[in-house]
Amino acid sequence: LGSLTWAPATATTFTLPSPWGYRCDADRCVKEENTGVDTLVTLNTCKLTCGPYGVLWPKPTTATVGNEVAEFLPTNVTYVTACVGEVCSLLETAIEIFKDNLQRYHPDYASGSAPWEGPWAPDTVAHTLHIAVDVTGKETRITLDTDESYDLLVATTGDVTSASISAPTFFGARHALETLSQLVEYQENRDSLMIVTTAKVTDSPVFKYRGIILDTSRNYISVESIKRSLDSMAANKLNSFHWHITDSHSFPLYLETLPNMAYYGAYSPRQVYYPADVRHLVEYGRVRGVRVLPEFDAPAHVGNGWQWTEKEESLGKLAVCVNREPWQSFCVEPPCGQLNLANPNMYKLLGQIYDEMVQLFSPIDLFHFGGDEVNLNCWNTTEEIVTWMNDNNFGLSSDAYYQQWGIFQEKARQLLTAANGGTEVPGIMWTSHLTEAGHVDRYLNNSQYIIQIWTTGDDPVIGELLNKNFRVIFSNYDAWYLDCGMGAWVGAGNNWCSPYKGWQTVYDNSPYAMAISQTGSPHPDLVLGGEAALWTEQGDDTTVDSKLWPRGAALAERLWTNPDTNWEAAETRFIHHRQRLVMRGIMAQRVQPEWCHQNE
Ligand code: CP6
Repeated sequence: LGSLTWAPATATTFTLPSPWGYRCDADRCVKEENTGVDTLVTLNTCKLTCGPYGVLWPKPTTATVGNEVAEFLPTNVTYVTACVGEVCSLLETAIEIFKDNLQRYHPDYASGSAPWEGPWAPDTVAHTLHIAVDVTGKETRITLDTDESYDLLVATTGDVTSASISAPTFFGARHALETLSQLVEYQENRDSLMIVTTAKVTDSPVFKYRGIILDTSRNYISVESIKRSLDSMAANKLNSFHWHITDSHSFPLYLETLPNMAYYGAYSPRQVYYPADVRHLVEYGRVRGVRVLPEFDAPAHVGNGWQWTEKEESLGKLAVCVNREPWQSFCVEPPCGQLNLANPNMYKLLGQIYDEMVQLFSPIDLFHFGGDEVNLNCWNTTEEIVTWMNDNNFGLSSDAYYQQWGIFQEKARQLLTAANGGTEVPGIMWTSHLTEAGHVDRYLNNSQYIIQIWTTGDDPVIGELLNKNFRVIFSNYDAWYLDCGMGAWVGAGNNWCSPYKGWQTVYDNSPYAMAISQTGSPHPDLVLGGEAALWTEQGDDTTVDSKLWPRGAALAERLWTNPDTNWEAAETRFIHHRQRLVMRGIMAQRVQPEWCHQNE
């Protein structure tokens, strides 16, 4: 057995010669045997400089990337900023994050060693990267009015590569730093970094709203995983993290004024988001250009967490049919639960929940009301509600119930406005019976609501809403549900992942195409953008990265660039970008064998 002891080499073998080199030929990196002629470069050098956009992702509006590189180390980065007020400290933070991201290009970064200080640093690298950032605006949080555009100019003289960034807002400048980081790669044969010596980028997003939904109720997702998701969103210039915090399954949000919600509703005391966690995530997102947008789904999709009110005489039962499933269709996902319209104390608690959420996520520019998948069979099989409907002469027709739901929504909206100190905030609502023709005019006002459409691109509701001047966000489940869309149906014995949506499906789904197919016009003023959804019936910390990424990156290019080409034209850059996400610590799923990366 002793003879099986194998001694690994103690020295790192960066100088190990490779028989292979690369050459850029018609925008592709061609692998060739290295016969000693030095026209060949390393794989990363070739990827970085080959093709009009190098390996930038999402593709900028316009870019020219040079074909020469300079060697440097992340310890040799300097910067100056021109800015006002709090924008200056935001920029400093963003530059520190940028420098950390440069370190992450080192293959040993994940091991926790400090490669730039250790024996790996090459002997002579005097080259400096100097960043000059100029931001005119004062905005310190992202809104639907934020101008995210930027200009980036990279030029090299002697031992200095200068990156000049100018942007109207911090958020544009932060995007420029992401682009700049994509002009850098690890240099395998030298154990250093290289940067493209010349580049010119002028860039702005096509869609204002570029998001990811994460459900933390069906399964708890750790704060660390949410932070990784925000890191990756920032790397992809996505700007909205829609946090579906609660649902019928669990209530993991700790509210200081209503601690019983999490006490009764969390899966365990560890699986809770405490106020400090929420504030940390909101700030973590803000400095990365990501709005952390809370959803409190109501009046359906509630349940666990509400049980305690029944024990309080002054409150009574505020959620009904909790953990039941008295119907076979639609609300097929156990457990159910809906708010009790017959008990006015419900509004008292709803107001308290909004008060505290608005404080935790402050300042908010958008709020998500949920509003999806109300099942009338929950309300009309609950004696207390049926009695209340009759006592008030509302009747028991479907229309009567929808009307009460409409009244609930109006009250919810007023409670939110009150929670926000009297200032109205646009509310997002999922498509539902309330957003259908015949109901939507009666119950929802197009200046107060943005509608998130989760049904497919051929749903006539798209045309109905656009023609009524509602702003919309697309999340069609046939392309942008990253959990496969059918997670809910597992209990019913259906095949939950058929078909799996590959990055190609995600990439090729176009909001404007859906608007055009239903109305003949792209409606750029109303179509705010889109969101991919990760419902977590079948996911937790172990799968969140690989379900979100790299498919979320495909979404990002669709929403930032909206290219008129399909996924085939993006594949080479996409494969390289996925590698980059991995270097940043994201467990992004492989999409091709490494062979494809080396040979395209
Ligand atoms: N949870 C919540 C869900 C879904 C929705 N809301 C959902 C619906 C249909 C499919 C997948 C998920 N699991 N709260 C709808 C917006 Cl196919």
